[in-house]
Amino acid sequence: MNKKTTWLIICLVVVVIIIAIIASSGKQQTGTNKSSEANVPVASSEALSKEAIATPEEVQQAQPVIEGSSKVIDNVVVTPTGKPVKNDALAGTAEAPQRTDISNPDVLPPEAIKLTVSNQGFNPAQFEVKAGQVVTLGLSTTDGVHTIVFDDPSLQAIRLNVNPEVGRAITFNAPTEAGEYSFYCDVPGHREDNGETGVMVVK
Ligand SMILES: [Cu+2]
Repeated sequence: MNKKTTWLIICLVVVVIIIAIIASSGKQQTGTNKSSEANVPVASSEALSKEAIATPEEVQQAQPVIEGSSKVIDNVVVTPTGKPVKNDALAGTAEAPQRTDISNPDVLPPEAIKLTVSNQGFNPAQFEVKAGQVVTLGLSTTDGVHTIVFDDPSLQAIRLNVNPEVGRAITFNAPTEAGEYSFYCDVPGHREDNGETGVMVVK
């Protein structure tokens, strides 16, 4: 083999390696983009059933999603003592996700689910979340006293009542079980006469 041929082979090998590197990095790029679009952070059912996720000190240092709402640690909504909150607890108790007043829906973070309710019903009447995802749900109204409650007792803690002066919000982990979770306003007559109902779709 003469010198020229040897150099030609080396050059070819280098070119092939460079092409391979470019091709693989291109693939990685597309892969990353795709997964980041689909990847809403979720908490596993294992994490949600843990005794404690964090120490009270860690909870105190964490930033709430909205002032006054329960803190979130590693995608798990926790009580001040660091235990995962219970969505099936009695609403407003220490074990339940904390409800907070909101002066207007603009204080909610961009990823929040913003619902309005009136005598015409909920708007939107359906929203979609991922199983185990941290959900911040905000509710407001312009025409009187309304509520949002879920039919499924496993979501008993997710209960908000609003009037035109005060909206409310709550941060909780979506159920880990996929399905359709119906909700309604439990002011007498509002479900039946006004059709104040809706569905949270958990995927
Ligand atoms: Cu109502």
